[in-house]
Amino acid sequence: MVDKLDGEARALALAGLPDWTTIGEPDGIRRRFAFTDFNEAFGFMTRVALLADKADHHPEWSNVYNRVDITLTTHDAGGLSQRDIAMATAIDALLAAR
Ligand code: HBI
Repeated sequence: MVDKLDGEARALALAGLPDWTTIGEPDGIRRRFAFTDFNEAFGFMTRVALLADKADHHPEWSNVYNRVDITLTTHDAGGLSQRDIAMATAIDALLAAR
């Protein structure tokens, strides 16, 4: 079980993820990614899927052609948790490594 992030710990964690936007329903974070084409977008999704499987933490996401929208929230915690922060950080690192 994992705790929902609140207060100062939450603010501190979010400060490290400037490209992610907080959302209310569900309580979580969202980021939109745009690639040159579907092939690039789907390649990215494949890499995220491998991360998610390894972490046993799964995105809510959608894809339209070159665009990927990812929402991270922790169902077990009923909102944003450290697991979402870790996944967002790992996703950002995938992009930085390209
Ligand atoms: N993914 N986003 C998200 N939130 C969860 O709570 C979650 C998950 N993937 C797997 C998972 N929980 C399992 O660990 C538990 O449901 C057993």
